[in-house]
Amino acid sequence: MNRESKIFVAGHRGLVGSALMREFQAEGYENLLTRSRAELDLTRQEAVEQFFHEQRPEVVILAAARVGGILANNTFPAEFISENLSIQTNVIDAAYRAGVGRLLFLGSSCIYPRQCPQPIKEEYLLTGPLEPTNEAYAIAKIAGIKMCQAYRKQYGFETLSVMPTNLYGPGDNFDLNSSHVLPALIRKFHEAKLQGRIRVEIWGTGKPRREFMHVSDLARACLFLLNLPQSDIEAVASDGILNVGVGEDLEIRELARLIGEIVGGPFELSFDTTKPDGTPRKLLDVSRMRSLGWSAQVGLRDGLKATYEDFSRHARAEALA
Ligand code: GFB
Repeated sequence: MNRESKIFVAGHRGLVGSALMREFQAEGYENLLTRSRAELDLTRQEAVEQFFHEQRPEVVILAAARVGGILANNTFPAEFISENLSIQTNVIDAAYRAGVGRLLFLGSSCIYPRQCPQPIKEEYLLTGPLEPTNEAYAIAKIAGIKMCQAYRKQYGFETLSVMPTNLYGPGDNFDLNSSHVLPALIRKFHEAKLQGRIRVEIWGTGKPRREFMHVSDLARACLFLLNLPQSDIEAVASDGILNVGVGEDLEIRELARLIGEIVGGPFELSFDTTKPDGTPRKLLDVSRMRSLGWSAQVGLRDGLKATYEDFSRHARAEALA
């Protein structure tokens, strides 16, 4: 890949896609190809085939997906499995047929078995049952990884599958019903402060552990990988799977306290145990990425502060509109 390469960022408006766009632009990549959902519906096979046939990108990053937090995953498993299977099947196959040089597929740490040894190594994939709250999404993502492996094995199509840990950052989804925990808690603490409330409700027991990575670190990791020869990557990842994380996790209640400190309390946590906890722990083993020479840079406190500033700017702008 070089700065003139024609790069299709599928899903460029999402949390990951927009971070990729910022990173590529900052690094001087000028030939970025994007399509909004209105312009190209990636669940439509014919439209996707025609797009690839006409545009012939050299590199594809597949960051388009139906995503959401624990409640959305648990409530809408049909959409999570069907939309993700359609999007990735259409894009991977059309990219191969149009002669794309390289494709990077984005998965998620929830593809690994619920009761995995920790930290989770890439080779634990398909060694045990999945977490029920996000099984539909995980099965779709596992199918995407397997499709990338199959196209690499049978056709020699250069594919990579990147498994990020739980991500956060600017432009995240802050809707309380569909978001992940980190943006949800930013919003809950912010609103409690504005309304002069002390109590903030946390779903579940607060005891599950999660690893959080700023999305700009993921974007840098993707760029880093796309600039390495496939043979260097395969030397450490013969299955083409690379975990990307920070190597540390914390309990949800610790995360809540940290967000409370940043928003500025006093606050008191209450726990709604009618809501699911999900996986008890999912800390990624990031040795493969480290051995290639990459590690995350943004610390959680700094990343949270920046995300909270971004959220409050938008909240203020919306209030004025
Ligand atoms: O981030 P989250 O929705 O998803 O929830 P997962 C993480 C933990 O935070 C769970 C708790 O134990 C939640 O019960 N939690 C506490 C909350 N308060 C809240 C809240 O207000 N909102 C939310 N959303 N959670 C998702 C998967 O799992 O992770 C996806 O469903 C994907 O498939 C994503 O893999 C990265 O980490 O449990």
